[in-house]
Amino acid sequence: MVKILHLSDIHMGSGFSHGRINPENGLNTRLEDFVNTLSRCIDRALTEPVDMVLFGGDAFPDATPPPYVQEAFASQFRRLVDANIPTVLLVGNHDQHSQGQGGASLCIYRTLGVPGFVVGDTLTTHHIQTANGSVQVMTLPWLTRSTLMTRQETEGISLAEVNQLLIERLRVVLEAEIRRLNPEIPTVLLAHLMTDNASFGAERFLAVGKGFTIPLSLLTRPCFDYVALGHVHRHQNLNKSNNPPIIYPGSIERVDFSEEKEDKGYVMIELEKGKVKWEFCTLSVRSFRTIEVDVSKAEDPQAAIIKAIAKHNIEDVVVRLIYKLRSEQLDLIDNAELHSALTSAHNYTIQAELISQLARPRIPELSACNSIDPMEALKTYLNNREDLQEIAESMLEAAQKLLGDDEQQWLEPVAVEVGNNSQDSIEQQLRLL
Ligand SMILES: [Mn+2]
Repeated sequence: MVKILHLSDIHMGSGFSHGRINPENGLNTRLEDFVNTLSRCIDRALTEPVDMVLFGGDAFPDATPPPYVQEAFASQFRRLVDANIPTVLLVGNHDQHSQGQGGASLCIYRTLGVPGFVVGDTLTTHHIQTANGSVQVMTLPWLTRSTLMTRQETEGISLAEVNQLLIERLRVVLEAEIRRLNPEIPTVLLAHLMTDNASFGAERFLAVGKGFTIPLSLLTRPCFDYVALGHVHRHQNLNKSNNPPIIYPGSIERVDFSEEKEDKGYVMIELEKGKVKWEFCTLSVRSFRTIEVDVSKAEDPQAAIIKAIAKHNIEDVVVRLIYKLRSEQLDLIDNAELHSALTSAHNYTIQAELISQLARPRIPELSACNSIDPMEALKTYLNNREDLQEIAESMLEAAQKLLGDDEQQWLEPVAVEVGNNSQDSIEQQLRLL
């Protein structure tokens, strides 16, 4: 039996706005949090000890982290080298520089020939000898259109057709790789991807557009004993039949408030050919708390806000206070008192939202639908706003352009247009994943 620790989405160096500077060493406390949490994963790997560690991708917020962040990451993984624990580092979307053209941050481990370390930046199978037998680890890094297709091939066809073509290409390549597997040896697929049925907290991502999603059926294959995923920050098993388990361990630390309510952790696996046991192990990480209160009807809005804060234990917690009030109540708010009520928090933000006295009724056509095409939504909205008629046309035009651009960027990874800064905006939108 081979024991494996599977973790993913470390994103070390992100979320600094939720921390503060530690006066002892000048470091952002959120970096310290991430390092401590990663070190607890490595502690577990060493104390078990496990026979192998699988990292599912997204080491840093981008491919060029500052050297001190790289060092913090490396000094934790170095402990696995010292303990002779084979480790596979998979390349996620955040690890690729300019969508792969500029290389991946993790490839340095291969260049340096770090003993026992394997970097998964291509679809290939690694035969890894562990202390308790060999394992086949097939790596599938984050794919972009340009990985599998040329620009000519995609010209003039729709986004949906491009995605379909990509899936077909991937199916063929994966099939060829699967045929080369030794059926006697336990096999893991380690992949950084979005599946078509994953659920994730960042709802706004859903609104951004259709990315390159992989049908779950492509992964649900008897040749794999365990499918180790990375990308989605919420832990989940996508295959309830568990045959094979298809697991996102999720991120190890909360990257932002969209992960406020999620458990964080890693997965421990016991692997044999045709038999696998897995367990999600939670990590105790720093709490995030949203305190939202509507004081627009309160006689004493200040007291109502203070009371809302007092309901929570905010000691060492990352807090965001959101209160809603009417504009004439503004003078009743004592900001200094709010700040002092929040000082025990690790870090906090205060956000006041004004409630309009002349709240417009909801547009029924819009509230009726859960999902609506953004252009249709905008048209409906504009039809209901006489005051905007004059600029309605140009607003629609601008919106069309924005949406078109967005699609274009998604379709045109920088592999084809090197140095295209617009990719950054996509990265911003996908920052979470
Ligand atoms: Mn990712």
